[in-house]
Amino acid sequence: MTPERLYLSRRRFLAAGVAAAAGAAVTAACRPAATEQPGFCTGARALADSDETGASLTACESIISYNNYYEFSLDKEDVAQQAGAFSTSPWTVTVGGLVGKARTFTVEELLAAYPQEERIYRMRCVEAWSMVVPWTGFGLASLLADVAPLPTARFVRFESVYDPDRMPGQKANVIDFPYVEGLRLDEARHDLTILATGLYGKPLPVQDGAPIRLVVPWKYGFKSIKAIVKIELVEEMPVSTWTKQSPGEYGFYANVNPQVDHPRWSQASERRIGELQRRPTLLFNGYGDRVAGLYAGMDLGKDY
Ligand SMILES: Nc1nc2c(c(=O)[nH]1)N[C@H]1C(S)=C(S)[C@@H](COP(=O)(O)O)O[C@H]1N2
Ligand SMILES: [Mo]
Repeated sequence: MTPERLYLSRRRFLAAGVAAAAGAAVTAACRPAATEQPGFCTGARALADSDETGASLTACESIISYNNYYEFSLDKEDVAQQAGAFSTSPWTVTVGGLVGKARTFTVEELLAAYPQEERIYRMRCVEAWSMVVPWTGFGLASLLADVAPLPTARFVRFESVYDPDRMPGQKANVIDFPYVEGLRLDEARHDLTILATGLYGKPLPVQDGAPIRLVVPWKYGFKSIKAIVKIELVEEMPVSTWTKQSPGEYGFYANVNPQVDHPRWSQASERRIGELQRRPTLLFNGYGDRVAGLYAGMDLGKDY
């Protein structure tokens, strides 16, 4: 992603530093760092150990220590540490815009109103790495139904928390904050689209988007916005953070597609965290039988 240059130079700097200090350092720098949340993965449990295709779950330790979350750090292996002290309570989510019943929910109200279920999803980052994650959450469709979208509503706009005093990355001026994302209303209502509140059977760690984040498994990971405070039904297509940052590289749809390369790298294959061999990337991240119909008649190369 655009700050990649910054990220890479930081990585090179880190790798050089450790390599100078110790011989084994290069492998250490390439492996997810030890978690800043000791104990999270102890007793963390999913209901199954693989996804519906038989692919193994990514280790809990990796999911909580290798993160993209620019509000905290550009360095994936530093996010957990930067996020360690961030308190996510109290927290409210305001749902409004073109709806008949606008409402502000506390997280406790959301948890009480919507039964939580486990969903094991593949997560494919636009940077060509991937994981298999056992989320806990609920369908966004149920929440949307309860606020009664008006006929004029065509898109859903999501906004993350803006709190530069507590989020060091928001002071860095690398990308515009708050982080914003959007979905077409039919995508938002799709059964696969969830709001996640947990991971491996426990409440979501801060670095993974606590207390509540979106998960849209057939799209690149950047669509799955973390730490949501606002959900708005709107008429116009929202401009997402990454589209605003670099429109030629990141479109609104961001459907996983091995045939549509990023201008700076191939999207044909991916590095599954914890595996040695690269895997071929699947159209719609392997969820095509469920979601391809949403894009009938569209040119996926153009509407990226
Ligand atoms: N608010 C916010 N949401 C975000 C991001 C971010 O930087 N800020 N990064 C995105 C990207 S690029 C990815 S790949 C996923 C990573 O989720 P994970 O760290 O839980 O694996 O979160 C997405 N959601
Ligand atoms: Mo990503």
